Amino acid sequence: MTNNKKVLQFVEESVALATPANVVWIDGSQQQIDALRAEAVSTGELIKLNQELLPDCYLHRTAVNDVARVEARTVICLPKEEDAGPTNIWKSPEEGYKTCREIARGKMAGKTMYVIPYSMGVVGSEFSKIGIEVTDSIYVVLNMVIMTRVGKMCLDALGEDGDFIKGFHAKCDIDEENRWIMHFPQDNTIMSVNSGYGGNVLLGKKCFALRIASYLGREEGWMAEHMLILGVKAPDGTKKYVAAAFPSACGKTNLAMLIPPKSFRDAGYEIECVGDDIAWIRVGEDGRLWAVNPENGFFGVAPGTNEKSNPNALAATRKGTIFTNVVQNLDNNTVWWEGLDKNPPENAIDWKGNPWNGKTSDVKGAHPNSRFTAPAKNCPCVSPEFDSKTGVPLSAIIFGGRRATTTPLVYQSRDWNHGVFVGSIMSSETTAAATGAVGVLRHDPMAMKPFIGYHVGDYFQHWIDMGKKISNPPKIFNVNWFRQGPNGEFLWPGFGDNMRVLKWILDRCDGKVEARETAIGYVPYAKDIDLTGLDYSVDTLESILAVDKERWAAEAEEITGYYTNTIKDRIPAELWESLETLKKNCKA
Ligand code: GTP
Ligand code: SPV
Ligand code: MN
Repeated sequence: MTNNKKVLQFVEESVALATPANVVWIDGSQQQIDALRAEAVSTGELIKLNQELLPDCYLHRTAVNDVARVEARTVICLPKEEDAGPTNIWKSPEEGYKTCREIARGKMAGKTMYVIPYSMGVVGSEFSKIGIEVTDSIYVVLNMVIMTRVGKMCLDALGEDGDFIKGFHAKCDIDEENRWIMHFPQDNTIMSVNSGYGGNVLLGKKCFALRIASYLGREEGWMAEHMLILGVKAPDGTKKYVAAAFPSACGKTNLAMLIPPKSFRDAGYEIECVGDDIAWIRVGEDGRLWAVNPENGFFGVAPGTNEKSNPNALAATRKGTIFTNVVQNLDNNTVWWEGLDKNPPENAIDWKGNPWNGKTSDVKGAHPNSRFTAPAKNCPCVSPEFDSKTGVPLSAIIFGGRRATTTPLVYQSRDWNHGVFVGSIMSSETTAAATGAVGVLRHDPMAMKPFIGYHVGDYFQHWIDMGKKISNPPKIFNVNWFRQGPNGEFLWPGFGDNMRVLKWILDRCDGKVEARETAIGYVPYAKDIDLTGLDYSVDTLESILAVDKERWAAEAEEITGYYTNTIKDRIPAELWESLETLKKNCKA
């Protein structure tokens, strides 16, 4: 399929290492996809769902020990440990290669190795980059076909000499103790062994489009971020775009596809989804930031997705979708998950493959990190700019986390550098998207803690440096949909009603609305959050817009500890200045 010597060499080396019985090149044709689906169904790797209700949809169950990203086994391999920084696990490239190769050696014996040529971004766009993933998993192939642009055109784009990101994946024994997701940023190489799940194995996603790409972006002067991208169409037909970084399972997919409340729809507001997880961002000739979504599908959290919370995501999953670790309803061979509706199936199989009765069982039927892999084109509100080669210009960047207390519903930074500070101090409660305890507050700067391919301090510096190159920077905000009351209830309705906050953000960008200057930045006056049609108390709104100086003084101390003891060095002076200002403001 190609004359590219580097591609051929990479495939040869992978064959020599894993010794598969045969090699299949993925050309992206429907015929080949259909054959692979049929083969996966015949071996039980995929379950074919009800083709009348869910055409071209399949279910996959992973091993029970393999249900999420494994941050403790995700490694940045650079020559010097200090260059990986305090947020990453480090190994030297020599040790990283040695470890992965020893584990993978001979592990495809008797199996087929698939070679997936794929593009992150539209083929032919200056933003785009090509990857080659070799894998022994049909599930990975079929997911990559949805999540990226796969096929011969990617090899054609490489030509005889083009460079690409190398991804080697082998399921091996799905052994947790020998599971490794290793990155070699200097070699544009990723090696993943002993997993068959999501972000560990769909190497175009977090491994390439964030960890490797963030490293490349720093060298080349652009940014790879864990951000959704959405367009807001205003009643007068004008469109503005925003990108938002929230940690895993903190609401990116939901915000990216939101349906505005009725009063906003009636007025003519619409949301258009450009991306739900990753943004590649460059400075345009006009001095603005321009963003593309390098992916081609959504790998979305299933639980909580329903007709009310996110009808667009649900609609996107009604055809051509692979479901992972959800409930199989045996009565009609469809799928179910917690929070889909109030009618769990009685005759069902849970995510572990055991019989399950949703009416009587006291265990969850779907894994909390169960997912759907759906083509972006299925989404009813997909943006007409989805395939744009230049991307969309950003009016605002929004950071946000899951914080029961302290952080208000929304605030605006004073300027770019202060906005970088706001991103750098993000903390969020952990979720089921990664293995480990859920609900533990941790620092997650720019929602990138698990995804920065180098030293976090250098990453902050890169943000500061980018600011110097943007004559017309987006305004930077922070949101928190997750404030809780005394009984653990969410104090803000969230989901579609987040449009009310987006509207304030865009009005701020347009200079249309005043704001209250506080210790942390600009906060809305409650009267300026449009509550039309919502039965919601202004007192509650006031309470989640309040900035409690005592709490923020304590937060500032905690951040000082994080900067001083965790990150330790390489923190830009601009961020220390913002921290000092915060402390001073809290005392004033
Ligand atoms: P990743 O795909 O892991 O990066 O996650 P994500 O950031 O796209 O999160 P997603 O939109 O899938 O939401 C994760 C969980 O948060 C789901 O259970 C949602 O129901 C819930 N959620 C999303 N938005 C809101 C909101 O505005 N309020 C509340 N209370 N929950 C929300
Ligand atoms: C995340 O964890 O942020 C995800 C899912 O988007 S995964 O692809 O597994 O990383
Ligand atoms: Mn994500």
